[in-house]
Amino acid sequence: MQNVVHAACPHDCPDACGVLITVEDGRATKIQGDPAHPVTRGFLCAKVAKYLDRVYSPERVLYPMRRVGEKGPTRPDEAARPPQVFQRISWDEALDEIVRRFRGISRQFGSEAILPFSYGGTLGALNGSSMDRRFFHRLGASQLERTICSMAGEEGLKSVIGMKWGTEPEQFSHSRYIIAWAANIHGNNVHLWPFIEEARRKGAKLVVIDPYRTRTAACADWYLPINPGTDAALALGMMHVIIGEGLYDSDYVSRYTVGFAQLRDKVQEYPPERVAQWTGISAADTIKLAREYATTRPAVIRVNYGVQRSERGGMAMRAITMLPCITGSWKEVGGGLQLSTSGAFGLNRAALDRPDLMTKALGRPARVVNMVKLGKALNTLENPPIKALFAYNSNPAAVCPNHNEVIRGLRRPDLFTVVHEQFFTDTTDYADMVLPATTFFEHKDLQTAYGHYYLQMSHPAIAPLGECRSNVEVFRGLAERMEFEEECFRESVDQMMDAALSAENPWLAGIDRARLEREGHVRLNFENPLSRDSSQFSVPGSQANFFLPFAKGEFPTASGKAELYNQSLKLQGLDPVVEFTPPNESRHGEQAKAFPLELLARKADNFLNSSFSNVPAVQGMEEVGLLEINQLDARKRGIGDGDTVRVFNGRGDMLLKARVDGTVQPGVVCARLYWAKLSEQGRNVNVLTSEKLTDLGNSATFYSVLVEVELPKPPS
Ligand SMILES: Nc1nc2c(c(=O)[nH]1)N[C@H]1C(S)=C(S)[C@@H](COP(=O)(O)OP(=O)(O)OC[C@H]3O[C@@H](n4cnc5c(=O)[nH]c(N)nc54)[C@H](O)[C@@H]3O)O[C@H]1N2
Ligand SMILES: Nc1nc2c(c(=O)[nH]1)N[C@H]1C(S)=C(S)[C@@H](COP(=O)(O)OP(=O)(O)OC[C@H]3O[C@@H](n4cnc5c(=O)[nH]c(N)nc54)[C@H](O)[C@@H]3O)O[C@H]1N2
Ligand code: SF4
Ligand SMILES: [Mo]
Repeated sequence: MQNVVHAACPHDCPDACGVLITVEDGRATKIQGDPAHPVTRGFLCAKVAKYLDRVYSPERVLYPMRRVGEKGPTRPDEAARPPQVFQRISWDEALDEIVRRFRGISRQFGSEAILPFSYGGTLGALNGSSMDRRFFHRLGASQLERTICSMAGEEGLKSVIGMKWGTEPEQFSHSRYIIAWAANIHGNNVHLWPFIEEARRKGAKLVVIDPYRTRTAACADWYLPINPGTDAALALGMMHVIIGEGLYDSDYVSRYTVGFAQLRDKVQEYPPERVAQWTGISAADTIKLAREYATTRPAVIRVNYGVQRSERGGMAMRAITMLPCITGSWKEVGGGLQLSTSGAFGLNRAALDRPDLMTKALGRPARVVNMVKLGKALNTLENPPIKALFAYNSNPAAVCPNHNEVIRGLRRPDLFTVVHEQFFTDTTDYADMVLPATTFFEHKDLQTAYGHYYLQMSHPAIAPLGECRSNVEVFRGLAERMEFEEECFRESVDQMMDAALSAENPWLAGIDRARLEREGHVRLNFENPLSRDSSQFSVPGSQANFFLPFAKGEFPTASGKAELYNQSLKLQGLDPVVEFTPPNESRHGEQAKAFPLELLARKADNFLNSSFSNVPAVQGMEEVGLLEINQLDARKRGIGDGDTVRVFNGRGDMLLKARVDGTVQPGVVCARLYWAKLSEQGRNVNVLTSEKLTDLGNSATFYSVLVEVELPKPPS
């Protein structure tokens, strides 16, 4: 028997593709993009196109396992072959042991000695966050501050426009001027590309601002390699020109913004000549960019999270967000800006996560531990120390900064570590117990997106492999054994979806589970007359309805306007307007004397953070172990293309292969993320990154890292 099942890709990617899975006699035999999805339009990225290899990999975790060997690194497929490292146990044994250990730890140290650790393994609305949160809230475990990815950008964006809303991807085909600002579109957001190509066929210009010559930069009309961490300076320089030359939309500014006078004063300090010293972009180019951006209509900015992984990433995002607010390009179809669209979905998160259960356990909110500082937390936290770590939806031993510190913590013999996973990752190398997790082929979920406005139903295509269980079912099982009596622990997946959709969000009106099950994907209901009346706009001669969130202002901020002056920033001790200071860990800082090169510890185009880096079919598409370096910097150090080099700073070192091919400017080097155990040394680029947090949002600073590079000394 053959049937085709509608699913949605839940990986941490803005595109949230509509997926069709063909199933024959209970086995998935084909995966393809759903051609009916209006944004992702029937194609998948190269890595998910190979997903059958991932689902049916012989290296999947299929049964609960208890450690029998020492904690420590294994070769990539070693742990998958019991009983060398792990011994198979039953689910009953596994859950009983976890509950026994959690109870013991809670009694001795208090429940906050238990730390959940999760991030973007699946962004499914339920399996990403629901039963797990209920469980840990009710348990009184420490709360994890989940800011490793996007919070600096989110805070910077919201400090101006109030919500994570942005230009629909469909509108990019109507743009005449497109800036990809720290946006690796071919690598990380490939479904936007056809819309950009459509616009270019009609004459649009594509500008890329990125210190790394991505594939997107290589095919841009104009590529501006910017020095890392200097975007706020560029945006301020652009505003200096736009305001100074009267190219802003004075009507839009006066109706819908606050603080323009203060901004006008502020940008005086950033003439293009001064800005050029930081950005490496000439004054003439800054002027040209500002003029073209302000006068070519409609103009849109696709800004992505690369801009906010630097020490002052929040301010950088704030500065960039001001641009469409002063040019008024929010008024136009194909104008505005997109960082994220996720704020529009507005599911009933409180019903899913039940933060109220924390009070039941502790009588107060539990303490908060920042995930970026996992290493520090494991090694130094007191009152209570962390005695148990439960990792799921994440591979912290690969993705967290300051890897050496993280590993030192994970090695602690007194730390009880449980990892719920699909594969034997870098993190399972330190697990006392590994639990088998389903993939999206094997469980049902509701899928939002952060790069478009379609909500989707993801149906399970096949039965769970082996004894795999979804996140929802694992935490349901644990809650039952803990004898948590609340009804919410017995809710079915369908009941949880209904609760999620029960939010008071006018854009969810008319969207219920039955409809999603029938239609697969549904666009948010921007037509609802109860929602903001200005949110609709029709182009003369076009049938399409477009979502223009700020065409008539109505910014969801404290003042109801775009906040070019923001009082709450002032209360945090930050510039309430906007400012630029170069990152400490950059060529302008003290440490540059010892470590003169700025490292971009980037993602790989064909992996997804550390995911997929273990799948052979995907490995073939991506060369690992490279250090990209400019010819000038290589020559200075006697390094040739293909040489093994040692990359180091005060936190760690690793051997990589030099690649001198013009992807980076002098002063900048680049290495990519993958499983640490794929390298001979068992290290990845995070041995070099730091736990330092951003100016806003307590985010990670993966792109503010200084290193030095040398030819390794011959053994003496
Ligand atoms: N193929 C693939 N797709 C992915 C991911 C992946 O690992 N691989 N990861 C997913 C995740 S978790 C996320 S959060 C999104 C993120 O996707 P993006 O937001 O696109 O994030 P990054 O890849 O971190 O950075 C984007 C670009 O910013 C550039 N950049 C770095 N520093 C600076 C700077 O200071 N200024 C400027 N202007 N540019 C800078 C980088 O070189 C990079 O090309 O992508 C998702 N999609
Ligand atoms: N150097 C450097 N480090 C980075 C970044 C960078 O650009 N450079 N990017 C950062 C960013 S933006 C992010 S978002 C983080 C991402 O950090 P993570 O969210 O940890 O990302 P992944 O490496 O994809 O690991 C996710 C893991 O979840 C597992 N998984 C998938 N689905 C499920 C499921 O349903 N249940 C369970 N239990 N497990 C599942 C996968 O097998 C995978 O091992 O990494 C950060 N780290
Ligand atoms: S990873 Fe992104 S581009 Fe690839 S299938 Fe999933 S949602 Fe689509
Ligand atoms: Mo991310």
